[in-house]
Amino acid sequence: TEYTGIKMEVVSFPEAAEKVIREKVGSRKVFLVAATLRPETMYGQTNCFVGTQIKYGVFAINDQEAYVCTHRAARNMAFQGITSVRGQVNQLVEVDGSLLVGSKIKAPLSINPEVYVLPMENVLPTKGTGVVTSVPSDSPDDFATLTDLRKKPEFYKIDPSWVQYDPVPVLSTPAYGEMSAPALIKQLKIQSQKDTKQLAEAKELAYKEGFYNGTMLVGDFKGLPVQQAKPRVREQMIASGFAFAYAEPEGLIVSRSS
Ligand code: ZZB
Repeated sequence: TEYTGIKMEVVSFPEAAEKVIREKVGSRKVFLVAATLRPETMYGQTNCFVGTQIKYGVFAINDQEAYVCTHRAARNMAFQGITSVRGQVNQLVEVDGSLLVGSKIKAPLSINPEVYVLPMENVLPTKGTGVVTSVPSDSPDDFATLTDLRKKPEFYKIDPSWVQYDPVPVLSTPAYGEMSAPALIKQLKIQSQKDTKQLAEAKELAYKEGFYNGTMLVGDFKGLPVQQAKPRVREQMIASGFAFAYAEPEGLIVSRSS
């Protein structure tokens, strides 16, 4: 699978994470790195998700930058020309996902330039980087999770201000209008992020309709079909240093949600 790695620079960590991480990274800038198949939706990022049970590492990519992701992803990156030394994985510190919740990060291209890191139950440690950027307008999983978090912030141990950003229309489709995810959540009667079977179906429908019939509503490629905008947004983000190509060897994917 050919993902786009989205670099979300950390603006601030919560105190407990700051203590563990800052002294280990030196002068490096720290980024959470999310793997996405939908670079054209990055305008609509409202937050980022991590798994609270997942162990992440902070990895030195070179002298200037450190990436937060799973060890597995860092290892893959080391063999794809992303790190300064081929094959070398340099973990500076390990951190529990729960400690990252509440971090403030920059979301490149997003209409909301700074967003928060939030907990999601269905993040797979075996896919992508283990960090998921959230586009609730076009990802049913993201919309369902954001809705859960807004309903019960105390239960999820989050500050209500971290879920303040509403879904933003990014592309329009004949079947689902300006926001596919909320439309599909309603249509398939999905109650929460726990409805994983229906969510997998909603994801498939949103992917297909967005890709084949979607038209961009925002950004430099406004008015273009999604099929044409997708590679262009990706190239633009890579050229400006906000993203990189990240591939995942198919055989090593242990589990997929779809
Ligand atoms: C932003 C985005 C916007 C995404 C969208 C989807 C959609 P797939 O097809 O199963 O490979 N993702 C990435 N890593 C993980 C993970 N470790 N655990 C759970 N989810 C993960 O799924 C790839 C997509 O799943 C990625 O693309 C990411 O969310 C999420 F509008 O990034 B996406 C209809 C989907 N729309």
